[in-house]
Amino acid sequence: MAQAPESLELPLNNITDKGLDRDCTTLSRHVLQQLQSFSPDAQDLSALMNRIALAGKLIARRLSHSGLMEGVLGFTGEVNVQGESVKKMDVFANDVFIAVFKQSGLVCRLASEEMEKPYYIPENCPIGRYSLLYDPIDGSSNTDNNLSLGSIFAIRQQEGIDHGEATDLLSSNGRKQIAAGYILYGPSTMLIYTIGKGVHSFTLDPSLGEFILTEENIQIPAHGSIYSVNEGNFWQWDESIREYIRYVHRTEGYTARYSGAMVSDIHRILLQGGVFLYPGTLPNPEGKLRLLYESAPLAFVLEQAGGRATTGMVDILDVVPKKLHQRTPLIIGSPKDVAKVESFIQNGH
Ligand code: AHM
Ligand code: MG
Repeated sequence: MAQAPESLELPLNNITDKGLDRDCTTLSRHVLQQLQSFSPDAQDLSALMNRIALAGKLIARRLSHSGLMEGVLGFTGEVNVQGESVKKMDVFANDVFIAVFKQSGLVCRLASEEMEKPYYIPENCPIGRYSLLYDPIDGSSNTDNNLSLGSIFAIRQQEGIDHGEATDLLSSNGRKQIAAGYILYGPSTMLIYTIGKGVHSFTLDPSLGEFILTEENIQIPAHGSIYSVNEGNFWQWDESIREYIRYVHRTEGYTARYSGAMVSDIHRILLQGGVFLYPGTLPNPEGKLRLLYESAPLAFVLEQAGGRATTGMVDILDVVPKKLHQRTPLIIGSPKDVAKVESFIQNGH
């Protein structure tokens, strides 16, 4: 094995400087550390995460100037495949993820909330083995008010030959995700990810332009005081959900938090414990949230942190979608709190 010449060895105090080592723990290095390998697969995953980080930086930069620039805020006048009014930031953030994966040789297909069909990057397809599923802007209604927003992502390996319909995405469940996470645009920009080896958070250091490790192996508390749900939908829920909310109201020790951006609500729950719910409603029995690029990635993260995510009947990661933009009810958070909601849904108490 080659040895460094003596003159190139760092002085001992630098090698043991934990602060410096931490400052150098960037996302791409962390992925390689987690995998304990420099194999082609490990290099790919590291490069994928690096590009997602670049997308996060580009979106964060635009958001931080949004009140100062023309043409950033407000609606485009279009309605997306979900029937929702599209904001200019939705379009920008959607395009950012496409742009960062061009010429990457990594991602052949991207599927997002903003596009009816998957987007193919032809130059990547001969060798690109991965698919990116993403919600470019989570919590769109917060965009024009300078409130927290998020991006959600998941990476899957492409399986079989795709004739343009991405059918392999519709024959597998969330356990096929090889990486998932979210970017939180709050007072600081954070990136939280898992590759199935725990959950780790990074904070963007704007002076370096790098995401630097903040916390490794985050564990969600088994129970927490927060319940996070849009109670404006109370009379549109099933009676079992109403009963759960009545239970919370009459039980000491619960407190409500709901920001309009689930990335930020679920991030709080990841750190402090509790439960986030978006149940089905009378007009939308499957709820609002999309399985492939909202619920499943967040379920992967929360499960890796010791939490749970369910539709109320089935674990989110076990649901096999029938269509790309399939919606699903979502109950996610601390294991004891998720179990409590589940018991109301399944047993009525
Ligand atoms: P979006 O991706 O279009 O912003 O929708 C997802 C968001 C979640 O972040 C949030 O929890 C929920 O929709 C809010 O919806 P509602 O206003 O119905 O409570
Ligand atoms: Mg969304």
